[in-house]
Amino acid sequence: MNKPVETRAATLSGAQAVVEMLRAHGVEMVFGLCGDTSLPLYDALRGSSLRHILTRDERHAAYMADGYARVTGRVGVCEGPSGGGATYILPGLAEANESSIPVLAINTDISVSSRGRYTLTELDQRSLMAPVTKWNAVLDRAADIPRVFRQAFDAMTSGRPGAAHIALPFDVQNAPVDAADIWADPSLGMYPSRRVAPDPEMIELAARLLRSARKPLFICGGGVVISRAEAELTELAEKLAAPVATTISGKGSIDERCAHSVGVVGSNGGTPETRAVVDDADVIVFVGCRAGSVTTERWRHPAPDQARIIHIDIDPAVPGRNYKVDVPLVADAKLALGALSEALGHLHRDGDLSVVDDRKRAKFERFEALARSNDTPIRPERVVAELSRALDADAMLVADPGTPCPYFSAYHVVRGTGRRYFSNRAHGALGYALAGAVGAHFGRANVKTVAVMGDGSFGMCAGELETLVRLKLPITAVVISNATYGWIKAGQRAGYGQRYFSVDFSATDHAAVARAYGLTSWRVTEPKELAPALKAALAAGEPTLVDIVCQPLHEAKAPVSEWVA
Ligand SMILES: Cc1ncc(C[n+]2csc(CCOP(=O)(O)OP(=O)(O)O)c2C)c(N)n1
Repeated sequence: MNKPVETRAATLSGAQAVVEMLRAHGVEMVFGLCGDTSLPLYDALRGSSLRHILTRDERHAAYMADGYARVTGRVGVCEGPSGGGATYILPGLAEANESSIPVLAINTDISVSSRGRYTLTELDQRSLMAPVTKWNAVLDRAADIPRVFRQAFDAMTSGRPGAAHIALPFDVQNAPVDAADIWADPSLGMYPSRRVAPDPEMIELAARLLRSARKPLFICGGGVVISRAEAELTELAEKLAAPVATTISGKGSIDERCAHSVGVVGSNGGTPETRAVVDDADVIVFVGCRAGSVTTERWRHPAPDQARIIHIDIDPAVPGRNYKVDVPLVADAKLALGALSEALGHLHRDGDLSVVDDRKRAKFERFEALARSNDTPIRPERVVAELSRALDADAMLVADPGTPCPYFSAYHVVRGTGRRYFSNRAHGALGYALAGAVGAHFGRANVKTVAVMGDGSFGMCAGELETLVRLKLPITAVVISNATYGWIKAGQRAGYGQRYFSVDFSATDHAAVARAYGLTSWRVTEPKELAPALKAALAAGEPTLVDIVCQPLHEAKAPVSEWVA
């Protein structure tokens, strides 16, 4: 009598196996959008404990998984159907992968048995996803599901974290999988999952160099926050009395209120004052930072032979790529900084941080003078100042490119350490912040999450306002409205003799659009209306949007070095 039941228990459908492999890796939530080829997967998800967040665009499903991963330290998972579902999910994978964020995307696919027959939505997902992922696979047989998912989680969370993609054909979802194969190492659902220790000889060399430094400086990238190395960094900076600068993604490496913190350096969010600190250093320690074009202002700050360089990175390809490196330290940032601190023992170097203090004061005096302005259209400085003031220290701010990224990177002081601010800095695609904020909210539901976007970005993400309303997410969206692709217009002003071309669009009442979706919203044109509107929007406990008519970037004093004469 019981025999058929036992047989069923020994096998799962491919779709059920996928769900169980996600659960075995500790996944609790999947962001995605339905499709014909996903019907078996949806049936399996329906009967499972996984929470599914329906999105209005696969791009945003991937951005949500990315935001979730950034704030939780766990793998973010998204899914979509074949064909358009794959091409639409791709941008989120590209961003996550280059930003070293583990995002797993599953696109369902046409049946293996239908390949090569002009089947609707047929696409070579393996070739499509290879350049934008760390690891990807197309499943041909259900029996491979457990192994392929174990490999994907291992690849995403060990070494340099990154994105993975799995194509899951329709017939593979329906074929049987042996239940005994469903097992996983749940530690691979978190990152970094396999910390790599530094070479002790290299630690000795680095310690010697730091002991002899007159003006050491740390430049920290996203790797410090990813590795959760903030405490080790602060301890080391204190021993060396060294300033600590960060990239945009490195914001959160150090409490920006402390005496060591320089703030953000580089061409986007850096200022002449922060650049001066870089130019002054004789030993620079890059930590979890690729020393790319933005951070180094195209490898000019620091100048190529200015300083001795210690470069800590988990990726062996990074140290030495852009600067002649004296000590390459290929290791996890937390372990490397901890080992360096230990090697320096009870050192308490005499150092003068008053120069850093002077420079910060000069930067913020200039900023605050503009932030007090009652000019209309409202100055971006005023928006940053009012929003920063209105937010709790633990609030999560997600910034899109355009006005938000440089301004908030430069002037929004992160109070505390860890991920409290992020922006999509690998590709800087417009329209990331709203979905990034949704993912961040699900990852850290107990704090207030705010997305700041330009009106160009609004045009690329507005559909997800429905998701905010449907799920009653207490997220506040702030739109910097200037009726232009301002960043590009500013480039035309600075480098092309103000020959403006095809950058302006018409003004939209974004508050009215938001109201139509069901959000409570404000449109602010006067500086004095700003603080009350933000306060009410942040306190509402429901989805809100504040549309702020702002001075366009090409007329503003943006912290973007290329535009400064
Ligand atoms: C998907 C995408 N297309 C084009 C760009 C190039 N780009 C960078 S900034 C920018 C303008 C941003 O305009 P908006 O969002 O209105 O913000 P503003 O600069 O006006 O503050 C553009 C088009 C991009 N980053 N992403």
